[in-house]
Amino acid sequence: MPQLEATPEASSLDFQSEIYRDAYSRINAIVIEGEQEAHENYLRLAELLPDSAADLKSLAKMENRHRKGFEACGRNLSVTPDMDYAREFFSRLHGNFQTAAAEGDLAACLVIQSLIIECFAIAAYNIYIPVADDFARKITEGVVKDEYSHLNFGEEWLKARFEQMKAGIEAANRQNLPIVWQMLNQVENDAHILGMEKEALVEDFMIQYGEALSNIGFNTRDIMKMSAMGLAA
Ligand code: PL3
Ligand code: FE2
Ligand code: FE2
Repeated sequence: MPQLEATPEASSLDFQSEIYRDAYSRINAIVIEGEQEAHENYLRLAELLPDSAADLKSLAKMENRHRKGFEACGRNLSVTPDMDYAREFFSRLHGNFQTAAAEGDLAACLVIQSLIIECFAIAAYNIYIPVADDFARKITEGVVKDEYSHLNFGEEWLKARFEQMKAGIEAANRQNLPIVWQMLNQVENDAHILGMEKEALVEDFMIQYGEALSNIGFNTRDIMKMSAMGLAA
């Protein structure tokens, strides 16, 4: 196999093959679980932030729709999502969100859900769209638009309280960003089978996450340090 393999065109992927459907059973489950946890996390945030409860409940509703959309993508390929695998995949971020919520650590809750998870989702969906089957592409195009608005919620909230939240954001970044890079390593092979390359996912994630940190108020030096945290070249 050549070292630098071109990303396959969607037209060269066999969506019905055993190998594609096997990889899809895990990636599809990850996305379904991610949307379900996002739904729960925004409901939890609505309790913690009563002033933004209406907005947060509307985000939670969108996440529920996203989950249903991706469940339909799996059904369309006659794939059964491996939900046990996906719950395990998210367990560390899930645990950290629960702990942060219990401690009332809003900076950490928003960093985990609205910055890290949403940027991960945006990167994954952007890279998936050109190589998706027709049905899944239409669903994913609709979903990714919403995810930008979820990222924006976190950016605006943290930006408005930047000085007060800065240390908490940095601590949450230090604790959780290395986990994302490990999650990416864990999906690398399955993503490749779906036509998605790890390098492209990392690149898109870095762009979204760096822009988000910049919008919140971090300077270039901070952003460089923060966004490479735990990233082993
Ligand atoms: C938040 O709204 C949704 C959270 C979902 C997180 C998804 C992360 C996906 C990482 C797996 C990479 C391949 C994605 C393939 C796209 C169907
Ligand atoms: Fe979503
Ligand atoms: Fe979202």
